[in-house]
Amino acid sequence: MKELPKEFEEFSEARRNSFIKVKELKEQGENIVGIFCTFTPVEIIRAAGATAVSLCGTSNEPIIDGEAHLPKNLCPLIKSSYGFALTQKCPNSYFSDLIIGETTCDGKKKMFEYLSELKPVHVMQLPQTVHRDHAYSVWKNEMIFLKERLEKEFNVQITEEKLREEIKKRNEERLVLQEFYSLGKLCPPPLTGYEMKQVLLGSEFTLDKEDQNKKIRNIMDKLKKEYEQGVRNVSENAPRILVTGCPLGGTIEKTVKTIEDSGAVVVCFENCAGVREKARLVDETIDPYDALTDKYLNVGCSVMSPNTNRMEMLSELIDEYKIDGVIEIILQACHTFNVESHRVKNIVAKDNKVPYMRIETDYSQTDTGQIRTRIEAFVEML
Ligand code: BJ8
Repeated sequence: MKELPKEFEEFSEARRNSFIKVKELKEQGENIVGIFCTFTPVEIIRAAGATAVSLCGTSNEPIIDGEAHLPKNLCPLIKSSYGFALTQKCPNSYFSDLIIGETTCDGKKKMFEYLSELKPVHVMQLPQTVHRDHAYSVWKNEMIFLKERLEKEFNVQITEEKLREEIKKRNEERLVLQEFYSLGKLCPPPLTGYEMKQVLLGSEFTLDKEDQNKKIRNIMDKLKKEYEQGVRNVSENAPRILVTGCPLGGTIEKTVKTIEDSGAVVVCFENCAGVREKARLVDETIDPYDALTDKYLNVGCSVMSPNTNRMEMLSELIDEYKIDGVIEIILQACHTFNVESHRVKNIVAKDNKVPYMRIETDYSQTDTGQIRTRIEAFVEML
């Protein structure tokens, strides 16, 4: 087995490291803004001179605390995020001066009502379709409303020049990550999906983005060089899997790790830390608020109805990454992804003639054995 570039370790530690960094930034008087979702226009937060930190709950531990106020049969991501805020166990949440939420799924938007009793929260009212002109106007107004809230909250002015600068920087970040996850197109890929996911998830918690770009470039250079020298870290015969569905952070061991322990390799992640958000850049040539509106309205999340962007992207990815099988991971009680899975199955299995499997799970360990058995049977069949 190869020796991994040392930067891999830093990415897998990124969440923990971000806690220390956020504390330092706070002590230096920086403004911290907590974010949950891919729909958040991070560029506006950064243009306000604030630091955006990820708050998504990926741990099972605070779920029991979250359940003090939230129903048991709710999505684990929502219970975990809320449990962290309630118990003040997550430094990123604790140090946030303001938290940005969006009206995405029902569970999240109702949770934000309780969260606002604990912390200052600004909820963006997200339209649930891209197919109406007024959805565009509503979302653009929400962009401007967020700008005004940040200006008031932090007593700053967000200039067009600064916003354009942040849009450019974030696009650069996306381009580096695009190049990185595109390594999965190689047959066999130069790294496992588990390793790739550590970097993609870690990048959500990395605060110094220039340093992040540099480290990912180093990883890519090393992997490409070794690959050209004939080093192969993954078997050429490993079936190539695309993983889609809900955010994976809290289930990575029992999903991605198990898929790869069963002899397959995950080469593409069609979800929020993966391709879904990064595939599309923000247009740098038009009005920045129009550009951000267009970009973020088109995120192919299942809260959109209909979610045409995701369906089109799935078919393209199956071709581009030469996919042998698709595994969809649904978090317990995520109704939008769960209902949408029937359409996903049809697109994958009927239109693209690729085997499809759907797994519904939470952050607990109770179904680990059952999931392993199902994944092993699926991979065996490929
Ligand atoms: S853009 S996927 S990050 S909403 S919380 S919808 S899993 S029931 S996280 Fe998400 Fe933004 Fe969409 Fe991405 Fe389901 Fe749970 Fe809701 Fe969830």
